[in-house]
Amino acid sequence: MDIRGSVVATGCRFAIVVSRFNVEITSGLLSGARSALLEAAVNEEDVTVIHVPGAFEIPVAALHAAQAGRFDAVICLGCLIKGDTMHFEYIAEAASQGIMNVSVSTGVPVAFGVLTTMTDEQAVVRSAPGEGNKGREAALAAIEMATLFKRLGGGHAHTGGAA
Ligand code: INI
Repeated sequence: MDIRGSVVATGCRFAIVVSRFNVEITSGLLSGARSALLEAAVNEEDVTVIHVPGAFEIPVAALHAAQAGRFDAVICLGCLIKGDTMHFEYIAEAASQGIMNVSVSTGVPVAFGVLTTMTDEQAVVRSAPGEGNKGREAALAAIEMATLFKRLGGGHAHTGGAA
């Protein structure tokens, strides 16, 4: 038996955690994610957007959302652009590991839509409207995983852990 997710996610609830740092980029990621959710027939009232200062703050906000038991998936959006110091490396590592830890420790799908680019131009391309938008890509992964886990059963979302 094969079990797959769906491209239609009506009834699923999503949290989007988005950081303000490089907001001209993260707002493009947020638009891409929102559009993908609406295209998947997700109800607007089932999308909660949580704003945080920077990528470093994303994991703890994602943990709150995942532990709330109200969401079928969490979508994390942020933008790190490499500078002249080690700052980028530390925050990128913390954000990516932190986000993965939230997903594995809570069992809630958490999609990684945090850009880690070498240049401003790379970030602009990846946050522009269209297929290459990484917020959209993260939302599509969240839709697939949320609907997959609904089909698998034994859910956690909405119920705080009860099957
Ligand atoms: N946060 C980002 O999201 N992107 C960056 O490129 C960035 N840089 O370059 O510093 C950044 N820093 C802020 C960081 O995420 C925290 O908000 C801050 O350290 C406070 O905890």
